[in-house]
Amino acid sequence: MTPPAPARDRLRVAIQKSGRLAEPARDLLAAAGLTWRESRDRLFCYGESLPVDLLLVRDDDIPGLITAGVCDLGVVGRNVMQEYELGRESAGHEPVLSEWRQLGWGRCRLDIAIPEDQEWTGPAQLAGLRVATTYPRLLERWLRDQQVEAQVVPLSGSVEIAPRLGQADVVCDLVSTGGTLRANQLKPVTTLLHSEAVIAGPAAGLEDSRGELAELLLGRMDGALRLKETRLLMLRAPRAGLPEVTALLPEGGEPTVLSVDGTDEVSLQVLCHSAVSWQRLEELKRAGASHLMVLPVEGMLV
Ligand code: PRT
Ligand code: ZN
Repeated sequence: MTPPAPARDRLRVAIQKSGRLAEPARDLLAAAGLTWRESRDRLFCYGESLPVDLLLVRDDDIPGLITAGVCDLGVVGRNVMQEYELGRESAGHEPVLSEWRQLGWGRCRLDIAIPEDQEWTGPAQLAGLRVATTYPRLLERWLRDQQVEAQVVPLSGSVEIAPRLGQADVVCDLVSTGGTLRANQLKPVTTLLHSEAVIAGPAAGLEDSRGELAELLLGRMDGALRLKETRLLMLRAPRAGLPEVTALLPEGGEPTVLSVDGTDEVSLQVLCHSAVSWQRLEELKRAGASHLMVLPVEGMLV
């Protein structure tokens, strides 16, 4: 049993100290209006604008820190969180963490990859082979689900060179562009997990004022994430062609339509909830629109 965490009136959020998720996590917290002062050892940041402090750690430590109550929330890859939870499960413990938010970045896949010159016929082909991975529990679960008996070779890093070093026959590793696998004459053949950065927190929620602080922070983060994807589309169109142009507008808010003095044209503004493709702009142009412009939105209060 984990001892109950002592009451705290400041929220503590763990983020990666350095690595792929470090900068986007800081950017997200900054976009939520958090400012902080770093300690000399750069491991602790004191929140100035809100009673929210940051702990800068290795990503692998984040789930354990939340479980122990040292931190309340953490920004971590789903892969790391699930590997941790499977470890607890195999030790007979109940799950403690849940994904409070999916952040949509830090995306990658946990894939099985085999030598490029081999053919893939399906998971059964792995029977009796050695599979190198830094995610032994996720791999073991998948092998169990596939009813395949293979030997899991846990490694702490550089998984992709294991076949060349004779440590394993195939690998199970994170892939984003696939460049690392190609450089090692390996090819991805099947996916065990689709991962992205998530806000991990206690499945049971947070008590005392930290619960309210977390709600405030996550509400602001939601706003910041939405804003990041929001664009303002501006264009002109002949008044007569308005229905045709309006029908082609990307999903978003209600357009604002203004008359352009001295012409039979209107100027149209609309908020879009995702990027506006070139193809869409070309379709709008063909429908009679002109002066098309797509602008990022810095802030919004409606
Ligand atoms: O020091 P610390 O332990 O905190 O950092 P770390 O080295 O363990 O983690 P880091 O910074 O490499 O990754 C943090 C998280 O980013 C991971 O847990 C994933 O959730 C996510 N992520 C997204 C990735 C990748 N993409 C990724 N491509 N993590 C690792 N990789 C590695 C992969 O292991 C392989 O070596 O990148 C290589 C493959 O990349 P491609 O683009 O060549 O396919
Ligand atoms: Zn790590």
